[in-house]
Amino acid sequence: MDIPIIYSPAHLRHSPQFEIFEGEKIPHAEKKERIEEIKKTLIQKGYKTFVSSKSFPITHITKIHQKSYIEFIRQKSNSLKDVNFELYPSYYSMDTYTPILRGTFDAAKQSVDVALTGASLIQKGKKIAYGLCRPPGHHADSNIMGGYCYFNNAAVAADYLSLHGRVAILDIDFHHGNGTQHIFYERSDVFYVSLHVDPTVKFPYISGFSDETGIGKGKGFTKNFPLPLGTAENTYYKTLKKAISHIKKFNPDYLVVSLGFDTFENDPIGGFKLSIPFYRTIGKEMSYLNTPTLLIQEGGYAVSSLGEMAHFILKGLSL
Ligand code: OKP
Ligand code: ZN
Repeated sequence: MDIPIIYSPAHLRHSPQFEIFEGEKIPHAEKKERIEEIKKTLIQKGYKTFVSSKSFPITHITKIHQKSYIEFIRQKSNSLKDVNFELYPSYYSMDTYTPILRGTFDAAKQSVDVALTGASLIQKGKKIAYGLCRPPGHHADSNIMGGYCYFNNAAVAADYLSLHGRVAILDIDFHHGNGTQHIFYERSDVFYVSLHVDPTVKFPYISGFSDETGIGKGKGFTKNFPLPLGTAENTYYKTLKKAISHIKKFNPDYLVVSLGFDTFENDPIGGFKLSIPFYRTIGKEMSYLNTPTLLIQEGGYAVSSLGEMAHFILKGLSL
């Protein structure tokens, strides 16, 4: 119950109403209520240690993202007068799901601050910290936004921790973290391991296949476990155990978890069949690594169930 849960209210000002899917405007899945729901439920469950994010220098972000890309998001965001206007950028973008609004830069910057605040707590000796990051980050590459992501929160936090030890990133969002994978693809000090849906059938389509294992010095330090649409708990469990055994062999000093709840059976955009209590099992498997663990919120769109899943993950992890 004394697990620090890091939060910033800045995310509320990034609230896209629509995404463009095959030319049609549809309601945006990445709603601000997601994080508010998690926070509310964890308070109800008795968690007490809520921490406001601290502001970190932008230099932490420039180590991961191109300066011109960061400036592009800042200038586009700040140039918008109407808070409801949604700009679909034609540069630095991979899709039509990731608009820039007036509040986007501040929200995305503070989402990284949430992650870094968690990273600094872990680095100072906390065993577990949970960053309620929003917008999410794992699709964001050095100079590309997409999949509702602008800055790669997990990547910036992992890079920060890598100055103090070996870092493993376990990405259990339903979607492949193409941005995180690419950012660390040639590095051997940060091991990226991901379980996700087969990219031939779901976003981001371009990466997440099992033959992607890193290049150069990074060869062998990326590992992908694509799973078929409809994957249920037994298969997921076996695959998770395999993924975690690879992390154990890597022997990290820090574990960063890209935590998506879109693997839930009732997620509106997912397609796996995990029940709410199964998240306790996931948390427990992660706890066997016995490594300081930073949870970074990624996706998960079944808004009213997100708090329960968060609670079960924390329960499993701290048992
Ligand atoms: C972000 B994260 C459905 C098509 C849009 C984009 C998925 C982005 C997921 N309307 N798909 O990894 O949860
Ligand atoms: Zn996802």
